[in-house]
Amino acid sequence: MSDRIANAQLKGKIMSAEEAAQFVNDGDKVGISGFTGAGYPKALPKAIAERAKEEHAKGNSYMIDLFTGASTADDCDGILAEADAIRFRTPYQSDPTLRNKINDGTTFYADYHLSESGMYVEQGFFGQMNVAIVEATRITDEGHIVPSSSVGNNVEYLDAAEKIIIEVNSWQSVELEGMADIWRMPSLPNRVPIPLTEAGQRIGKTYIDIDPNKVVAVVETDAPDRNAPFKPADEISQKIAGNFLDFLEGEVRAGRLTYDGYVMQSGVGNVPNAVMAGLLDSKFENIKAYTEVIQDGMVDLIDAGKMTVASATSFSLSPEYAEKMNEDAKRYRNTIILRPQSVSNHPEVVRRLGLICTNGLVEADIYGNVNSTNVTGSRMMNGVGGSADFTRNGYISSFITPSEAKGGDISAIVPFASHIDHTEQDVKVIITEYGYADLRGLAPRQRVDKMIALAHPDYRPLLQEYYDKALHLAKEKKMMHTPHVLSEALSFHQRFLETGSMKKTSKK
Ligand code: 0RQ
Repeated sequence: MSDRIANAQLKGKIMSAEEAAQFVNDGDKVGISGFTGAGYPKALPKAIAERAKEEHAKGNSYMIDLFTGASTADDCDGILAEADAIRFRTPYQSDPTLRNKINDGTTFYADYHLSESGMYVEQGFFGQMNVAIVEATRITDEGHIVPSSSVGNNVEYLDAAEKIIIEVNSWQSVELEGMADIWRMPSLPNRVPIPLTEAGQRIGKTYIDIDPNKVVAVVETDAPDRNAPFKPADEISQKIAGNFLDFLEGEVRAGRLTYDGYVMQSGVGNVPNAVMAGLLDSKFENIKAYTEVIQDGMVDLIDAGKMTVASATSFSLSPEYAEKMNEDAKRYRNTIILRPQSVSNHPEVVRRLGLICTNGLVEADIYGNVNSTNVTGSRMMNGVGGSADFTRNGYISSFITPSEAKGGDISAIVPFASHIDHTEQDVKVIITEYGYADLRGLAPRQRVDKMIALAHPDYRPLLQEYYDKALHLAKEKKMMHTPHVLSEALSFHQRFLETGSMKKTSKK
């Protein structure tokens, strides 16, 4: 292990996680590495959680404000939330325990675009950052950090924090060195264009240069990233994948896409993973990804020779695929590039590269507005993540979703979205197991039939009934642009809260 810490000064800072946790104080703003369960610190979260429990038992306050790249895992977000150690959290999460603490009011959560979250820190929007805790696969002679399986907001946190704690994780392959491409964006007002005109270009360094004098502790770990396995593609996700491919084929027929010209962004989740599986058997070749996470399906595409470039900021792999990546990192680093999330998700590059973007949703309304985050307008699911970075700036932005959730009690297509993350201007195509609605070039009322056709047959008459009533009312009042019955716009959600189902026949 000690050969992973080449710098003598930092070797002298090796200590236990419990000792290092003493540098993290009540009220501190702590920026950590980690993105979709990859590259997060493995030892300090547990030690901080223990400290919180001890302080709480003594009647003392002990809570931190926690900043990450994106989601982490149960042995990071989960245990800290369980210990009531998180006062404020940003910019993205998906841990069930933390989600409960956000929704029961224990933890404040600020749901921000991932591309911007680093800039917020750099510009001091959150105040002074106190501690950065970053996982490395190696520390160089000069004392610089070679990131592990994610890059995220590491650069911004390491630059902004007063103190740095490095976790050197021997589970992470040393062959990951060379995968990261750290391009430092000059701070405002000295920004310059990001010199990327293709997804596969390397423009930076393989390590993050830091001020070694800020390092207060180095902790050695050997625990694996904790990514959850993907659910095997079921019949519905296979149908959605098929409809997504039909949409891509339509673009080829229209002359807007070639079989070797697909540059993708893909969200995380079971359905996006099923879409990747669908692409394996498609006519598309030389697929390039300019996205934020690399999931199992992309690794399969790389192995099959179908994907030639994958640019992201992190992995989001099942345990089996994470082991595979570790064993074969030297080969994969020819194809995979991990960038800071301020670059992987940057609107400037996304717009330039002409991405076809595909993300999941919670619900969409009959006019094409999309809610990705707040169930029934209030209960946080995960967060907007990078979905809006890509959706607003992509060339064609699509959303894929099953038509129903929770055994049919929730319709993904509703009269009015109870929260809107992606507006009608940004949403181009929506896909369910019933087909795809191409909303491009259509005025709001022209979209409604297509959106209702995407809904589950059980919900189509209810949506039609709502729209007919809205049309009737709107004609009278001259409100025909986006007709609504305001008193009933959230009736599906109200019914769900009252009866447990959006359907009219209640279960209770
Ligand atoms: O929960 O498994 O407990 O039943 O949401 O839903 O259908 O498996 O779909 O995995 O693609 O996730 C929007 C959450 C979809 C995700 C969301 C419940 C559903 C299930 C998962 P159960 P599915 P997916 C890049 C881009 C925002 C961030 C983003 C997301 C669970 O895509 O978080 O796009 N997106 N980032 O039952 C109540 C509804 C629901 C619902 C689904 N209307 N009401 N529950 N669910 N719709 C990644 C990053 O930025 C890091």
